[in-house]
Amino acid sequence: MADLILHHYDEAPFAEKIRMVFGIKHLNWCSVIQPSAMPKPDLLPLTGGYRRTPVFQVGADIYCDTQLIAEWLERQYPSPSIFPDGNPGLGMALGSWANGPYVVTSVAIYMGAEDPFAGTLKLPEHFHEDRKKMWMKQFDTDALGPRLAGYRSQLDAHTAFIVQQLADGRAFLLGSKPGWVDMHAMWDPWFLYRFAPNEAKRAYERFPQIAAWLARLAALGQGTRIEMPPSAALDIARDAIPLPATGIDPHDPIGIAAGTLVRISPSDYAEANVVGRLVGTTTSSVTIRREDPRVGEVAVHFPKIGYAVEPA
Ligand SMILES: N[C@@H](CCC(=O)N[C@@H](CS)C(=O)NCC(=O)O)C(=O)O
Repeated sequence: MADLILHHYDEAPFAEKIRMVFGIKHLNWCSVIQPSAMPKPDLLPLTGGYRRTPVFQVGADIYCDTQLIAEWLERQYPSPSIFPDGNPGLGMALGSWANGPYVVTSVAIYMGAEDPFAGTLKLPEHFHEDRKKMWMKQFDTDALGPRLAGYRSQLDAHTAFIVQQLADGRAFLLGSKPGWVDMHAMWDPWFLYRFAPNEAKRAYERFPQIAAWLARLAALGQGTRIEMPPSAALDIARDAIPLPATGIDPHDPIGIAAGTLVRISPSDYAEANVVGRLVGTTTSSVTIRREDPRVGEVAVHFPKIGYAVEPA
């Protein structure tokens, strides 16, 4: 099996989801640290413009979005499963809650908080400006102040789901074993404890079971991490050949023929124009091939949910 390469930075909670999956599955992986804000000159040659974190790479195949990465890892390394209760459909569907209303709530609180850099994180000076532009579609950062109370009470309603699950003393949300559902739900507390500790205190201090559950997740470890310079990952992509094209799934109503030049973009935030030839779809994913002067031909894979595909 070729190297598993994760493009990420340590402060990224979406990347933490995948690092935890590496831990559950005891995997060896290569860590390529990318900037936490634009520009990202060593990432975009691989993705064609998709700037979010994490991005997963195996040779010349590039996988965008945690939902797709988790699906890939589960297929390649089924045991231990990230769906320990045998409900993969529910575990994946919950991603639409996590990546949508749940995550947005704590991000809005962070962006609107008076001292958004209250944590001890190393973030570039322009981080806040970068995120302001990126989240523009979801909320107006400058107008968040008066709405913070509303977001805080929304967050508490989400937190109540976690508290309910842990109420009988179980170790993880689905029982004795950790899984993708825990990764979805840990996002907001993990993020707020680091990025806005006072907000985390307000939201979680009265629920000690949340900190205890996060500690259990942290204790799972993150597999074996080996640092790799970005240039080495780019060289690996350049020297590899993408997986064979699968063609359009026969049941796919997408209505775009294989070989068509298409544009793919996240439909929630951080819009991008990733352009390439459509070479395959499955029920859950779409794949394009594109050329880049640094890495040659690469295949870029996206999940269908949350991404718009249209002829370029
Ligand atoms: N739906 C995406 C969301 C990824 C995402 O928003 N990640 C954040 C970091 S945790 C991000 O990309 N921030 C901007 C950046 O890293 O450039 C996923 O599940 O991978």
